[in-house]
Amino acid sequence: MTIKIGIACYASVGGSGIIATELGKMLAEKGYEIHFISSDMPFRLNRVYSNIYFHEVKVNNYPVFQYPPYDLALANKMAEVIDREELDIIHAHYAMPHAICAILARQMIKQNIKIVTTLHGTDITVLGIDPGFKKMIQFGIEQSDCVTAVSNSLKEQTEEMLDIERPIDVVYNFVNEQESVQKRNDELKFQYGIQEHEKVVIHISNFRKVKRVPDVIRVFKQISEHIPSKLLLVGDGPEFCTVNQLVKNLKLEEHVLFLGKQENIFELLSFADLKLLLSEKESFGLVLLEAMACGVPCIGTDVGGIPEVIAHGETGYICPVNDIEGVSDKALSLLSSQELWKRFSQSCVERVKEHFHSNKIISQYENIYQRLLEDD
Ligand code: GMT
Repeated sequence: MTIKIGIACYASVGGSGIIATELGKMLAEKGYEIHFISSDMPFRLNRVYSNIYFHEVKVNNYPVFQYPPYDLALANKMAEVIDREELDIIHAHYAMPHAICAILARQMIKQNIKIVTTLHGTDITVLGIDPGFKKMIQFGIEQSDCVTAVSNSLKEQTEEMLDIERPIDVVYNFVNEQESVQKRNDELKFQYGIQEHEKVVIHISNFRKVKRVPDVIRVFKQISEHIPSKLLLVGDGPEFCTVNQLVKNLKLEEHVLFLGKQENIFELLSFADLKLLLSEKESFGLVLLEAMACGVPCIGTDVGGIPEVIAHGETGYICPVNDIEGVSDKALSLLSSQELWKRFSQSCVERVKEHFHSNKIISQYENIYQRLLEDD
């Protein structure tokens, strides 16, 4: 019998939505029936699958509402889809509001649907400690039938910050190998006006304060003083103007390319030489995995799940937050030795295959689904 899974996620660009979408696509390829429930079509759902359905959550903006009640509309849509499509499982990505809405939907339809909640990071490390949300997030975690976290660090933080005693399974993030690119695309590099001998440093994020993008600029300043190089900044967000100003102040305009939001980051990674992620909070760092899958070594900070992704001294380096000198030294040594870079690049691809291969991660989720359905 076909297992039917509803996936609730954020549809916009962001790691949690990407993982939810790629998971849905891969499960569909394995014969599951997948129902995405979201405000918009998930952005990486880039082709038609006969067994993937999309249910759009629409909010009635009745004038009496001070704020549009998205969460209630989502819970209602979930209940409607569970009932009509006879779903077996709802997999909520991000505790708030997806897990809480799933619990509410289950109560509405009085059906024994199983709820799996995957914690992605900021739902715990930012919202989970906000007194305005804490009790609700604890409730969502306690009432789910299974809870997973994307790193050991996030599991430990959840247990400590939210006093959670129930078991939490760690299931790492993964990349869709069919989409990652290991062949260098120097043609695209030249189209961006970057010369063959120039090294390409890349940063991809949503430009929120936690990402510390100004640190990336300061590190790049030091790199560019010693090695001909360009910095690609991919993404957009609240810190964009501050970063733009810093680039001007440091007279780096000629060397920094602001690319804004991009859908196919694998193509950009295919000609990058180094990925920097210098965040002060990061439960996993999916962009690191995406870079590593393309053979791009990474330097990250020693926070959250980053040290679980980058193998220090093998696939890149781990440095303390705000250690501009340390990151710059490591970057310079990596970019100036072709032999060292090649070794790291090769190790990146191998590490992704060994620890984060989609086959391995998808079967971990499948085992969870089986376990819950057998509990009935
Ligand atoms: O990094 C963000 O701000 C976006 C956020 C999201 O919800 O998509 O990312 C979180 O989930 C990703 C997928 O599991 C993780 O790779 C990111 O590390 C995590 N972000 C933070 O913990 C800050």
